[in-house]
Amino acid sequence: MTDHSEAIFDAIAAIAPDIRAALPGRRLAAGGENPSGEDQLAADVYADELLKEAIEAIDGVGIYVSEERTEAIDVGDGELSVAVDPLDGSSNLKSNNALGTIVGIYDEPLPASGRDLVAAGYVLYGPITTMIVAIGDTVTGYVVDDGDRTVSESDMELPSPPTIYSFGGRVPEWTDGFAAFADEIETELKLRYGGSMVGDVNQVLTYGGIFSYPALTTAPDGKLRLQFEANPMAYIIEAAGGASSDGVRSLLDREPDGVHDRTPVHLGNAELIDRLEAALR
Ligand code: AHM
Ligand code: MG
Repeated sequence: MTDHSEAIFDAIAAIAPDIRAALPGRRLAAGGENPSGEDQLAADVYADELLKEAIEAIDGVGIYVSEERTEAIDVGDGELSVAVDPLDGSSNLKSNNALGTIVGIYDEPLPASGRDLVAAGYVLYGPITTMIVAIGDTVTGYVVDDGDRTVSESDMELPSPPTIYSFGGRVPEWTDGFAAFADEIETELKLRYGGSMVGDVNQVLTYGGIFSYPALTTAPDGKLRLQFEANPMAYIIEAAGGASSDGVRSLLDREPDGVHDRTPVHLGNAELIDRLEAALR
């Protein structure tokens, strides 16, 4: 299982430069024509095509699904299901802020519980391309260069004491409980919000703190998707010694109904997640 997971992350590192190289030309003309007059796929749809081709070529994979597809598809006869957010934070392309690719590897058909994850990882297209991979309890950081990944940090742990917070959603749409928690946190930590989950969670992993995209009064299940975004990031943060929550329980214990389910998301140092859950009770 670990070998298959490593092969999947090798394949993702190998195509990360292609995904990155496709961004400039798709920045302003998403869905339009390229200079040769050919129809151009939006950056996130193009990234999905590249990832599907790379992942279906790997032994051990049976199912592929992404945020860009309505349904999971059979891509082989392996036991693993790979769920991908091909280009997370794609609205950041316009303003040239961080973007990422998120990957969850489950050993059950989808939709699956976060407890069925065997590995998870993400690529961050920042000033440099980096990759974080969690397999079991081990979290490893890489720099991706020319399609190869080189270890930059082993056995990553969330730093303590935490220093930053990153809360999404319009403040007037926060629930009273979350707004009260935010009032406390604002006096203790520094705000750093970039509008891409990968970039924002990577800041939490780097500095310690908390990322939330909470339940909103207008969207009780929040914005982020359980299979592609919440579960993989929760798996990584928990493996790094942190905690995750949907407001009540670990995200990994949230029962899925459908592949595109949304969920409130809270990720960070365990003491902050404990306090958040207490504030929402
Ligand atoms: P996307 O998958 O359509 O890009 O949406 C998910 C993104 C996350 O990366 C980020 O945390 C959130 O949406 C930001 O939303 P907002 O623009 O409301 O701050
Ligand atoms: Mg996303």
